[in-house]
Amino acid sequence: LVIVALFLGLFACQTKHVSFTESDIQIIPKPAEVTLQEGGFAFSESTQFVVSDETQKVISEALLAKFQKAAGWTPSVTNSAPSKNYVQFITANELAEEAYKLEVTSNHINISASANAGFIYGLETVRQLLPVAIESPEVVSNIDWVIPNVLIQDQPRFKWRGLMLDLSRHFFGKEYLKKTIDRLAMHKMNVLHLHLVDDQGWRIEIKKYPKLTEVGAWRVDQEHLAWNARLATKPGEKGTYGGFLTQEELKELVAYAKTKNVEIVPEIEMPAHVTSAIASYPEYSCLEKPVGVPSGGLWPITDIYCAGKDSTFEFLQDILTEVMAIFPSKYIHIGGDEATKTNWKTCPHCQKRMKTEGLHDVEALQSYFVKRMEKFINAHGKKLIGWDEILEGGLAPDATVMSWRGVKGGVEAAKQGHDVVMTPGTHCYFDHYQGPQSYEPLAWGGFTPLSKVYTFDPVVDTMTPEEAKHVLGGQANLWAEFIPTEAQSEYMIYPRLAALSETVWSPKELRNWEDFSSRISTMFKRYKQLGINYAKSAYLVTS
Ligand code: TNX
Repeated sequence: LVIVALFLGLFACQTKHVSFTESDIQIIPKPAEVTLQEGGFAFSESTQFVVSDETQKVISEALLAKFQKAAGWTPSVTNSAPSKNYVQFITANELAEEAYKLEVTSNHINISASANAGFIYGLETVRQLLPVAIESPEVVSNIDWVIPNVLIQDQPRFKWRGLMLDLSRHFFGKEYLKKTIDRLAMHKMNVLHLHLVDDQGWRIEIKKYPKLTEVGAWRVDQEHLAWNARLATKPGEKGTYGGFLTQEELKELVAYAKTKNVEIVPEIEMPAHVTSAIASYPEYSCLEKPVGVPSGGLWPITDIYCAGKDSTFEFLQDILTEVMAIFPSKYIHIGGDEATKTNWKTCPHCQKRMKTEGLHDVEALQSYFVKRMEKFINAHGKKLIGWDEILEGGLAPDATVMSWRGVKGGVEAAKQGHDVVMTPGTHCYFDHYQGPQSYEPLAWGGFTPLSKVYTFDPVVDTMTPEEAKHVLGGQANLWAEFIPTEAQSEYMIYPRLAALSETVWSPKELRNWEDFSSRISTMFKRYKQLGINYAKSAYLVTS
């Protein structure tokens, strides 16, 4: 009798939780094709991860570490497949660059891909098939670490799936950026665009120009509520609020991001939004007048780089030389937005430049500025990307346009045969409110609830198929004027990043708000376990 009871007990234990339904698959962004099969795969201490190189080992480690924390044990890593209970990476050259095929059977799991990106995303999918408890920082008992048997074939709709963080208006350091990289990968996003320069702070160490961070990285400590106060440090004086990333830290971030298939695209603003630089080196502005680092808007800011002096270009080229040595990214973002060109109209250097170059207005002078920088960037094997104002006065020959003032600039650039990343304020500005205003922390304005982000499409209906091919993808932008803390930054990013991820990853025909709304509640549980301060208000507004 005892033997029979033991046998029955064992049998019950083995069959526990192996019956799954479609609703157990709650992956965001939704995979292209999912076929659910009978049964499931149970992870245990004796599960082995079969890797064929060091990179696959590094890629596996993130999930292995989760088992260690949440289950209290770690599957092992090996080089050759045993007969059962393993997770294997298989190179499949026929798959597209970021695509993966995931086959889960009761015996084993195969993840096929042609490159590391696919292995990374295959494992992220496994993670989301696991119980939410896998995200727990402490051991959770009585969990069966079983995932449904499935066949998933998945690949992204767009190759640029980005998030921009503004490190200038408020400074966020290396640890927060690492966490953000992890979370981008969880949502299968692959670009982290760092806005490293703006009026209110210079955030990247440049060895040749140390004052950029000695002076330009610091402003008067103040509440973010005083955004419109005309407050600035005294010229040359070091403020008390700020910070910057050293080149070492940035290199570390770049290397870390690579293990998560995230490319860091640096943005070095020019010719405007650069008071922090002019406060450090006034000689590169038209007026050459000492100024302080402003804490707030002081809008409009007319003090910008001088486009007449060759020394300005040398200064910027020196900076970009150091930037390009840190970031392997193919793209260098040069900003280009909102340049109030009043000073260029009276500056003798700028006037002379316009005359010798045959430029009829200051828009043409900005175009000259951008084209000159593009030549330099191209000569270093990189591509220039800038905000849609770079269209004005004529686009540089090889420039990629980031369309933020709606989609108009992007549509125009694609018409001209240029590549485009769509980031329209209407759908992609995460500095906007997302729920009832009375419920929300102070924000810049605007209203972009979760449901609206979900309706974003980087391709515009009026585009021809040829133009649509120029759309590299989409990106969310988080401007940080009103975002003083990491907790608030998280609040603005999540869950809207989940909605955005689906608009840039999943096939368009699978877009379904009802279905997304049910999957997002599982994501909320993951966020909670991960300690992410996601917006609870986002869900209060659905249209
Ligand atoms: C415009 S969007 C800006 C930023 C501000 C943002 C506030 C863009 C290219 N420039 O400098 O932070 O509006 O939403």
